[in-house]
Amino acid sequence: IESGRKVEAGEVIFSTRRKIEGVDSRSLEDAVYAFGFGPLCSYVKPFGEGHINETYAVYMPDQNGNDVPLYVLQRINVNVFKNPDQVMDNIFGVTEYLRNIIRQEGGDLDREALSYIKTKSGETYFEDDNGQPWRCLHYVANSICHQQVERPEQFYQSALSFGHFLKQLGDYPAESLYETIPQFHDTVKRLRDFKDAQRKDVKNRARKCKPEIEFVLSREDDCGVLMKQLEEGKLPLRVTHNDTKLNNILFDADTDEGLCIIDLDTIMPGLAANDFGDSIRFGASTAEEDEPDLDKVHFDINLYDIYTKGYLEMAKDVLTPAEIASLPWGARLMTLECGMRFLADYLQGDVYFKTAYPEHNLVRARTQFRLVKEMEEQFDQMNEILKKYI
Ligand code: GN1
Ligand code: MG
Repeated sequence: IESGRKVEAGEVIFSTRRKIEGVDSRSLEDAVYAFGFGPLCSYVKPFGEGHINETYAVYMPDQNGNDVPLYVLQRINVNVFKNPDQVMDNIFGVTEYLRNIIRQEGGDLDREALSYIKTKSGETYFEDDNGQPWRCLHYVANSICHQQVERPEQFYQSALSFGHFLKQLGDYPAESLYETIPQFHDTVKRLRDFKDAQRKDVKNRARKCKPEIEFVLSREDDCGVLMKQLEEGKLPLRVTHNDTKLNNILFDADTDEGLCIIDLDTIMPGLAANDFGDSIRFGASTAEEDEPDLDKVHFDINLYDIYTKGYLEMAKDVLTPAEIASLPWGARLMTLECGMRFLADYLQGDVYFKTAYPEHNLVRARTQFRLVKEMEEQFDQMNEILKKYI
């Protein structure tokens, strides 16, 4: 963790019962105490697959003395989120708002929205001795997370969940939200940042990814398609999630129904097309985001069809005709933008996304560009499919 030996995923790294050799988990232990668990906690394990924050599950004994995960502790990445207090203000505001709706509708408060807890001293997060922020939320019991669509029904469920989320937050006061990452999905700005990274080429890696750089540069005009419509007032800003990957939803472990949207760090005013598009980028692929064998990576138009159906079933009434028409572009642009971000990070020496090996970001960029290319080839069909569900 902070120092000491590298910890394997799933391995216990902090335990109130035994000392773990070679692992310096002091900040984690301090966080466990700051949220009031102290000796109640049996142990803590790394948890989840996020690329940004450090996430741990906190285990405690149940009535039968079996250790079960009850809380999730997360160290917020301050390199990415410069103002953790603003991130947490957004999250507390949105989760309380969602919980009120669920309460009124008689839903399951423990499982349909996240619930964050404050520190013993009433703060929304704990700052450790190194100045790193930690936050804590309840673990959602009997839930699972999918890294890839295993059955099409799961993707349909995720479309319902994200469509529902957009609707639920339809009247949320957008002006009260902080912009936690400025211009997060401003694809034109992302392209500028990309070109900057390419020009500086601080790691001398540009020579290793010439075709990928060319792929981005030849799509300069595409980057502005949605931003232009926003500037011209043709597309409205809504409260959006901005990171709508399949693995940012919890599913019910028994029924596999969409249960709860997670990863709320980037809730900000944004375009509906981007939320729709990011789901397609991640979920309508036949392979994982970092599949090294490109022969396995394809855009699955049937999955696109299924997601479009579910999303519009939920959100059709609240979206304007121009917004609905913009959805296929959202898929293309979120995929291009994400690939651009991976490639820029590769060129900058992997300073943003967590990586497991030196070419990891390049491998990720390649899968995204493969998907973009196939979406471009099938763009007419994507638009035809959309029409079926209007
Ligand atoms: C990051 O944290 P995670 O893994 O849910 C990133 C998204 C990218 C995604 C790519 C704050 O999301 O924007 O689309 O990786 N989040 C941030 O997998 O940059
Ligand atoms: Mg996530």
